[in-house]
Amino acid sequence: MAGGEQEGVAVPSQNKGSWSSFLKSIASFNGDLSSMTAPAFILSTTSLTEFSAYWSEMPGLLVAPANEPDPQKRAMLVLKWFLSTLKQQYASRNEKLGSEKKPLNPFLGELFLGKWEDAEGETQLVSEQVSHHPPVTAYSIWNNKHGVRLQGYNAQKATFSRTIHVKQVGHALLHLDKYNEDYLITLPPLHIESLITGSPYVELNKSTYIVGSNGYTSRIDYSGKGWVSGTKNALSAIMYPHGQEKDKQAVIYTADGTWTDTFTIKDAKKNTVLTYNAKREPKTPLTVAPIDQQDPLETRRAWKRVADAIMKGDMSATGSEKTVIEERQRALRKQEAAEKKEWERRFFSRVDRLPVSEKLFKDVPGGSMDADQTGGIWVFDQEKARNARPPFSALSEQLKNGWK
Ligand code: HC3
Repeated sequence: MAGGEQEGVAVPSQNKGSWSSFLKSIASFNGDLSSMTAPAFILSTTSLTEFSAYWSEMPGLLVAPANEPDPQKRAMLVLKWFLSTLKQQYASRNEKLGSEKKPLNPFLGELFLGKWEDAEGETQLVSEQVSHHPPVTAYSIWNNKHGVRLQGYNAQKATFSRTIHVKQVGHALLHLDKYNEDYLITLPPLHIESLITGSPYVELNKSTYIVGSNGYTSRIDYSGKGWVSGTKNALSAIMYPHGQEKDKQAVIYTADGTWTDTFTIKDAKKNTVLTYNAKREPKTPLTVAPIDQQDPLETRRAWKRVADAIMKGDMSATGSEKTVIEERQRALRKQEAAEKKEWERRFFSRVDRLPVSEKLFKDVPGGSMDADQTGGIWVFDQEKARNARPPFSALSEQLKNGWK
């Protein structure tokens, strides 16, 4: 089922009261999504640290640009890969769960580690909650066989006006070793549709920019049902040489369609280059260590008791198990304050400047790093990763072989 196909499904009668109280409570809501209290039936057992995996569920598409010698085609393949991630990022939960649910709010230091193994070799994932206030998740995804590295971090700022509107802060950076090329990717704002009916789904707003250090930029514009296109999850993209956004003659590729179904990429002569079908593209399953072999900071181990309680629909146990995690976190923060120490992030570090991204941001209209909203700029720290000790069991060997 694609995102939102459940649209119009009424809230089950036993949940109607809690849903309307929830709607009333969020009408005055502004800011931090983690402070939102949602009714039991809309709680997810998945933490936001797991969402980083959505960037690479089709590793073949992520690594494809690394094997394309033509710079324009390479930038187009980066656009294709990015568009292919949208359904995973923003609609896959509707498919699995029937509607968008409220994810678990990660604690500081929470980790999600895994790998995809397929014809492209091993593609590794490290995701870490690097800040709790504001909530910020950082991730690194890399494939040494193809020399492809993606890293990024994100936070969300929410406001309420008829529905929940979310501004994403942070960015992603894709690096292709062979061409020593970087692509800055901005994150689109979004809002929640069908909130009133109790079958929420995500619709994307405004634009994403993908700025390549090879001189090509892609701009993707989003629209939904209430817009001129009238189509749900619609997208329209152009790829052009830097600085020529307004010049229609300069467009090298266009992409049109929907991110939950089909989009087509055409060249400047309007010849179809490729058609992508989001429903048919095969995914590679992510391998995660069995829970008993995970580190206590790993998300599925840390949240297991909460997740079990949610699955059983036991709200009292859900609440008390969440309190156990929250109190442990409070005690840790207290201890750190007393020792004048800061929590040591296991895989990422805060940096003052990230020149590669700053330079590429110059080609994003109105774009900036917004480091003040993400508790700093976060980068994957190879030194930390190399020294990361088991029990990061599934990954310890791969981490030693780190990036390059
Ligand atoms: C807004 C959101 C949490 C944040 C999710 C983000 C932005 C996280 C980073 C990923 O890379 C992309 C992504 C996808 C979906 C975003 C979620 C959709 C809904 C969720 C809200 C906190 C839930 C609102 C509650 C309810 C009941 C309406 O679903």
